[in-house]
Amino acid sequence: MTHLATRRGRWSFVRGLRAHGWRLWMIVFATVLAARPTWARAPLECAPVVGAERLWSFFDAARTQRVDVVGLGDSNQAFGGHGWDAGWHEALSDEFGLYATALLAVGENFGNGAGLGDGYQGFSTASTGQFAYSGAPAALDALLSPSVAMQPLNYVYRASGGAGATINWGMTLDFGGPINVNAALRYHLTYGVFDTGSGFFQPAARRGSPPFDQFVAGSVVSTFGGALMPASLTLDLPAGTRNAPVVFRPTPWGVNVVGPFLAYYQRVEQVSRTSGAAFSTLYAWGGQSARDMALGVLSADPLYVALFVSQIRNVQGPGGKILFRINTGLNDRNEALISLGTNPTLPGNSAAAFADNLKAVVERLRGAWVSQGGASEDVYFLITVSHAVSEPDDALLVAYREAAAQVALGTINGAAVDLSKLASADEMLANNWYQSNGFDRNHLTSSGFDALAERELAVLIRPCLGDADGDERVRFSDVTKVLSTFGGCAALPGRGDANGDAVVTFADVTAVLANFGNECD
Ligand SMILES: [Ca+2]
Ligand SMILES: [Ca+2]
Repeated sequence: MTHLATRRGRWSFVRGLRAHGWRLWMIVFATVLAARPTWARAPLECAPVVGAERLWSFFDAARTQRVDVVGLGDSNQAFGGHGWDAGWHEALSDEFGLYATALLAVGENFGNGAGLGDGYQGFSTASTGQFAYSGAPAALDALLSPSVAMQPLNYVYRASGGAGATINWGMTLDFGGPINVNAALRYHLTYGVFDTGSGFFQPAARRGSPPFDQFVAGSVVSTFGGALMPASLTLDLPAGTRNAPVVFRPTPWGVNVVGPFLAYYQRVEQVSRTSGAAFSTLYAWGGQSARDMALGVLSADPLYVALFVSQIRNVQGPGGKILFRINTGLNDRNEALISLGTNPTLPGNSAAAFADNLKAVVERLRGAWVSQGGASEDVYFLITVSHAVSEPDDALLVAYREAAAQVALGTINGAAVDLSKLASADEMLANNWYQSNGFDRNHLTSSGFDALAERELAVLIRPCLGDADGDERVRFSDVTKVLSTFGGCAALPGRGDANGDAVVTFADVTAVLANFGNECD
């Protein structure tokens, strides 16, 4: 799918007319007569997205350069090891290709893993007891502190002495995943530098299946640097026929890490991909509201989110763009506390409080991007209130969706998607997109997350003007499609809308004719 309309020339319109001319004009005439009562339909009642056109430059850029989407959400962000995190991975991979893995916190969920990533994963070490997940010197702890309300991000830490040769953390790229294991790969590790001690480690890569041979080992890295601060390194793995999982670790197999040692983030970049997207999760905490999310980003040391953003920027390169996707709502219905933005509001579960919390999150994230040298026009925001849970939907969720739309409209580069218009509760139920055969409507199945993420992306990218049936071409079949769906809602591409306003009206006939013969690619 996709979307820059390219004009193939007027000849095709002329030929189209020659081939179908009388039929086209008959249809136009008939449509005009049939359409009259629905001309006045307000377009926004069907539209699943507000401000989509503000994100077009972001998604257009993914076709020519590297861009990053960063998700913040509740339990649905990484639910069951999939969640929005996996759904968005898949949607972005299908549409643009992935240029890198997520920026993964090394000690994810206190060493227990959180299931972030799709087709690759970090693995942590809680079971071995070789590392701690808190207790680092304050200046280092502040950069990814487990004591602030941000989850599931954690560091791994070792105060002093050697962690054994059976160190069990690093990350694995699956063979057949979205990152090509045979391509030239670059491992990025963000670690801590200490003002004392004589710690060291040596990053390495090996095959993730028998015979587990080592592909490459980097230089030994000292963790002493005279001051407490973060640093980052890279390890290059040249292209080669591996056809097996690839594992990156802090040491070669059988070699110790010696503390003091601390690791924040890891990531693998596919070096030859100069365009495409990547998806990382910054916040994924079950049972939490927009207020909790705001408390997390506001209470964290300013350097906390800044380090995350700087490590994203390091890999995407200069001129990069970032889109923060915020998904919340279900738990806001039970929020009792006053909102944390510039307009503190009670009750905490009101739409006004919800909006105030969203604004606080947005402004803090924008500040972090700009503080790390990002251009303010290159940071984008997408607010999606939680999916539909009933039909008609929960009144508070409906109110939050309206609030989210207003916040998005008041935010530079802001857009809001209404997930209930992309899939009703009835459709979700029929498609088995709720957990537990619909008994748990607060969480989705893996296919539910995948399907909704794909639909969400489809309504955010630049539409193929004139294409009513979704085949990326503007042909006679589009006139037929407009006619057969006339007067209805068409929230998704390919369902009759040819001009991107989510309703099928006479304007769509005009759009088909005006773009006749075009193809999008
Ligand atoms: Ca078409
Ligand atoms: Ca339309």
